[in-house]
Parts: sequence; structure tokens; C-alpha cells
Amino acid sequence: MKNPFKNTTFLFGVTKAKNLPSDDGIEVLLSGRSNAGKSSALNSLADNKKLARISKTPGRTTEINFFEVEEGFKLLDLPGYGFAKSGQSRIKDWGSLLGKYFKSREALKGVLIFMDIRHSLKPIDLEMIKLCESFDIDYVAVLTKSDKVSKNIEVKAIQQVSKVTNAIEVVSISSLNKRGFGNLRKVLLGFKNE
Ligand SMILES: Nc1nc2c(ncn2[C@@H]2O[C@H](COP(=O)(O)OP(=O)(O)OP(=O)(O)O)[C@@H](O)[C@H]2O)c(=O)[nH]1
Ligand SMILES: [Mg+2]
Repeated sequence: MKNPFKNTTFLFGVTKAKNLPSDDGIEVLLSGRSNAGKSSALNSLADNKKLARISKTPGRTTEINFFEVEEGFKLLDLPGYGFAKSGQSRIKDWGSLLGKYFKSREALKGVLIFMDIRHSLKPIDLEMIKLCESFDIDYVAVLTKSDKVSKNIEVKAIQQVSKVTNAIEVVSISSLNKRGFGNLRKVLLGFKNE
């Protein structure tokens, strides 16, 4: 089957709420701590290494980057939380942009929360979960870098996150060996078809 994410293209990055594009179609946010593997996952989803920039230095993605999967269906790559390298003012900018976005965005249909499978549910992840719950937005826990742990640990991590959160799905992926992307694509297409 053809990969429905294959033609995903980068549209633009936004740093201020006033520059957000018109509020239509379907948007799914990709969120998570810096270095969790969001941009790598986006590239693996689309099977295109050049789509999103992979950071060697954590915290380099510093805006909301809009990607279009197809007309009316967008994925938004968020700057990683915890900008050790970018300074306080960035954190503030990001907070207000994200707060405004959540408050009024009709297009927002779901949030993927990317977490390194070895370090899931850190306080900042719980804050993102709270944000989703307070606005009644469905969220999916995406446990990344599954290549770093045994199958046994992988299964336990999935069970743990399923137990303690209200995530509509918990999936595990590896951008290194490409496991789990069939599942992740299914979950994303679910938001589109809701
Ligand atoms: N072993 C392994 N490493 C990975 C995987 N996914 C990402 N990485 C590595 O983790 C680092 C961060 O990956 P990114 O995809 O840039 O992470 P990000 O979440 O987009 O980071 P920010 O843009 O800073 O928020 C890079 O060195 C990647 O090569 C994976 O599935 N397995
Ligand atoms: Mg990134």
C-alpha cells in the first residue's frame, strides 16, 4: 500500500500567535521533551530523511513547524520542552503561543506526546497531559527509541503508561529500525477520519 504520509511537505514555521494560519482543516500536534525523537519520527512517518531537521543539540527546534500531509491535514512539530540552550524568553514565547493555540484552535484534533521509552512521564509530560485534558483534546502517548530496550521492557513501559494516563492509544516506535510506524500512521489517520 502506498504510504499516505509520503508526500508530506514543510509549509512554514510560526513563532507568534498572530502569525498562525487560518483555523481550518485538521491539525495534530507532535509534542514532547527536546530530544525525544519527534522530528526523526516525522521523517520516518513520511519515509523522507530530509523533511524535518534532526537535532544533535537538544532544543534546536524553536517554533511551531507546520507540515502538510495532504490538503486539510497538517502535522505541527512543536519545539521540544525544556530549552536549556535557548533561554527563558523562549520558554515564555512558547508558553503563550501554545496557550493561545490550545484555547481557540478549532482545527486541533489531537496531540501526540513523544517520550523516550526509557524516561516517560516526566513532570513536563504530565503538564502537557494536563493541558490536553483541560481542553478535552485526545492525546496519544508515543514511546520512542524502542530499539534501546528489550521487548520485555517495551511491553512493561506500554502497560505502565496505559495504566496511569487517559491516552487514547499508547504506541511504541523506533526511527532507527522503523518499527511501530504502521500503528502510528493508523492512529493519525484516525484523527483525520473522525
Ligand atoms: N536510537 C534511536 N535514536 C533516535 C531515535 N529517534 C531519534 N533518535 C535520536 O535522538 C536525537 C534527537 O532526535 P530528534 O528527532 O531531533 O528529536 P526532537 O524530539 O525532534 O528534538 P527537538 O527538536 O529538540 O525537540 C537524535 O540524535 C536522533 O538521531 C530512535 O528511534 N532510536
Ligand atoms: Mg525536532
